Amino acid sequence: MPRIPQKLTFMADSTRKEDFANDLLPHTESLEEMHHVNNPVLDLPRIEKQYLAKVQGYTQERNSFFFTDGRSKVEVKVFSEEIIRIRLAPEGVFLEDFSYAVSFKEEVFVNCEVTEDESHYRVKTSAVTCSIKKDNFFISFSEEDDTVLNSDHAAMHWEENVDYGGYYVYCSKEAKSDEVFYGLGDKASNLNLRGRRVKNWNSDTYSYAFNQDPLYKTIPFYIGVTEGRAYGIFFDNTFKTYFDFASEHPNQTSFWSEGGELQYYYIHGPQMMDVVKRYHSLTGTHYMPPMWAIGYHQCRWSYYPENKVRETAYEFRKREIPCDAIYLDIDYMDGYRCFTWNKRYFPDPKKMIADLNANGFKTVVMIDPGIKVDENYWVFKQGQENNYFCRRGDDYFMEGFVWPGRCQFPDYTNPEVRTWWGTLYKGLVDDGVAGFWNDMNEPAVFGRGTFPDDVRHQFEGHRGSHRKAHNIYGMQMVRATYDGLKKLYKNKRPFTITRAAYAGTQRYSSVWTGDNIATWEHLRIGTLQLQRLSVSGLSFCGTDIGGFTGEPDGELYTRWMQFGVFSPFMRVHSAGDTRDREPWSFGPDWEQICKKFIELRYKLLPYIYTCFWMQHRYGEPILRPISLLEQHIAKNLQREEEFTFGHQLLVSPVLHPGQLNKVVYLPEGNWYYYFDHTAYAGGQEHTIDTPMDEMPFFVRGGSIIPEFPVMQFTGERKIESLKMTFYFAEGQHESHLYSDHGETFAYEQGVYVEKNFIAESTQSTVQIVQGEQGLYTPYYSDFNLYLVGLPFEIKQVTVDGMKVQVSKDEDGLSFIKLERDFKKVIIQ
Ligand code: MIG
Repeated sequence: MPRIPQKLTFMADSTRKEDFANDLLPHTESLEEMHHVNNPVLDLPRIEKQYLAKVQGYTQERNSFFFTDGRSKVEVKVFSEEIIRIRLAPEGVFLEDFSYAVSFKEEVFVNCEVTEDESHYRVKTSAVTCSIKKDNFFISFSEEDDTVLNSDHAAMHWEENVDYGGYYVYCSKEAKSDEVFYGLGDKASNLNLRGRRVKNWNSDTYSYAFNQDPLYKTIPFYIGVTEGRAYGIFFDNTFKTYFDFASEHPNQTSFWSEGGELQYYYIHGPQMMDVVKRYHSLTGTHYMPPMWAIGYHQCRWSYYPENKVRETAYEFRKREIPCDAIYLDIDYMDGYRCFTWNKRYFPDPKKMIADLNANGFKTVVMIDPGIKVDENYWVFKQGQENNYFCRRGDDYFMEGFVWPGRCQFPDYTNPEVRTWWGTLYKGLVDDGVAGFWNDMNEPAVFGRGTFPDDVRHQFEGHRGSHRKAHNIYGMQMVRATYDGLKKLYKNKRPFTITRAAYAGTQRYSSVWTGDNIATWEHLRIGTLQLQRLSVSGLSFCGTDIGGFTGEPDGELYTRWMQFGVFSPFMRVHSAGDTRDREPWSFGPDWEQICKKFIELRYKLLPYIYTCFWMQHRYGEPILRPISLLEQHIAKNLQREEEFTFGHQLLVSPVLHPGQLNKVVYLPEGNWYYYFDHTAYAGGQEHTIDTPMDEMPFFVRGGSIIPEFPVMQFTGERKIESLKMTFYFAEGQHESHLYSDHGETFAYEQGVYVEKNFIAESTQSTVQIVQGEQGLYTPYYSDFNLYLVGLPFEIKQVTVDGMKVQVSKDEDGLSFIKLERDFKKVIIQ
């Protein structure tokens, strides 16, 4: 008997056939073995990954450099000194340059040059060098001093997609052994993503778990930090995308997509803060929210009928717990038909909203994308007549079940549909509704989860299937909402909130983290998600305080409320089948503490509003993980419990029941415990007591923090004298104070005032110099400047050369009255 190889595996292998003589086959024994082999088709060419080959040369058009290996092309485009985009065209033809995410205004001229030596081409700006290795097309990015921050592990590659056309596209990078990874939006994981593989496919994930993935949002942007230097990668691809952070291979980070172009931006640091700011310069920031939108909001599924809404509002005012907004979830609608009222529950919505308004409550209502299939429903009819609803591959309408029953869904990727959608809000706006909540826009469909892949979308004329449009569907819905409202409200600022999002959604909306659970673990997950969203461009974010599903006890609810004060968006919300969730629902003791903390939010509003400005104008994220503040300290790259709100306030929410104290790291500098002004040295950990009615909350030394008196809603009273507190620190420190009309877009025409205060202090003097820009006349006429932590007895204070009096408040704290426009105070 001839020798038959025992293990015949039919993995495609081009050398295999020559290894064995065909006439030796088949053999019964080995045939049996072959039954386990999955239909090897030996004569079809195998579909395999293709890699870029040797670079053969390049051409230049303005700031774009096109490199080729003879067949494929790679574009290296210099957007700014610090942002370089890479695109791959496997067959040498690029797709049309289009992005829903990027709002970057191209600079007219960026200084850059190409050099060439034996082994490399180098595209250089003053900050970054992008090197392309000639023999293998590996791309890397380095700083002026030649430190490589990011480099290819393999040449960019692709694989033909036989089912849909186009390519699966792949990019693999080196992961350095010390490298850590942040970003990617709402992932419910530890901040450092190293060791994880994640997927982006917007999903309705009711009661999600720690590490569950994907969730509601797609933000294909990450930040890598190695040897104390940071860079960012933004993979602008709307298809299902994946990121592997040294999970499959400990020394590789890769990202890939099921379609579209391999197109990514390298964003230079080396400070993480600069990476985030530059990411904002590409994808935009949130506009200034109306002041009321950053107050406390009360929501549940659902407040109805009208009397329940009135009662709830009344309780807030009776108990003197501040509140700015009440939400109406789906039950306000007539049979869940969007843009209608259930007249049985809400017989006179206009009157109800007017009465709420008169008492300082704004009304926010829910709008879903699913439009009920109903010939007698005007929205459905208009959508049908104009062909605005999504269709399947074979031209059937995309129909699916959601709250209203059988629904069709607008194609928000069609600009005409968006314009129409925007006009639909007119009735509700006329009724007095102040804000809109877009839910279920992943999109969510009962049973099947979301649309099938074959649904077609107009995609701004770039046509595509749902594979391409899925991840931007929710973003385009809330964009339509925002743009429509902007017209309807004239010059007033809309308030919008969305569950699904893609990179850049911050230009149109705030976000929340969806259907979390009333557990301590979820409180912790929420602190991670909000820090992560904030460095991913979505600063205006919040969780359902108290947890959406399940029942919190008073302690969990209260601790969550404390975290809520430091969530850029502060709203209590809960599912339909849960018990009451108002701040008083857990008895008077918890109510007292919740009230104290909601009041704290209202005191901090001028500071919070200023943080929103710094976000809007300068692209500074609102919540800042310790890693972002102090990336030069390796240990800090793993910290995730404490974070700052803006530059000057630091908190570390209490995340465990019965916790009596907590170890808190304070960044370098000096800090003051907010509640009693105890001083702490920074750059180290401290054990902080955590009585139920306090939380670890610190102010950075050197700061000047503005505070409002407690009001029951924003704008309840005019403020004459604005309280400012200076917390002593040696050296020079800058603080800001932003104010404007609070309601309109006049700030875009320069009608705002941004003040800056530079404090310079020694052991015996404090000098504060004020500067300002903008055209707005502030609402306050003077400041009461309180002084905390001065290491000397005050002997004399001069303001613009004039001696002034120092007063003491009831706690013995010194304060000085200052004209709004003082130039310089010297305290000695
Ligand atoms: O299928 O509108 O995340 O906040 O209360 C559930 C009802 C639909 C999901 C949202 C939640 C909202 C709920 N919605």
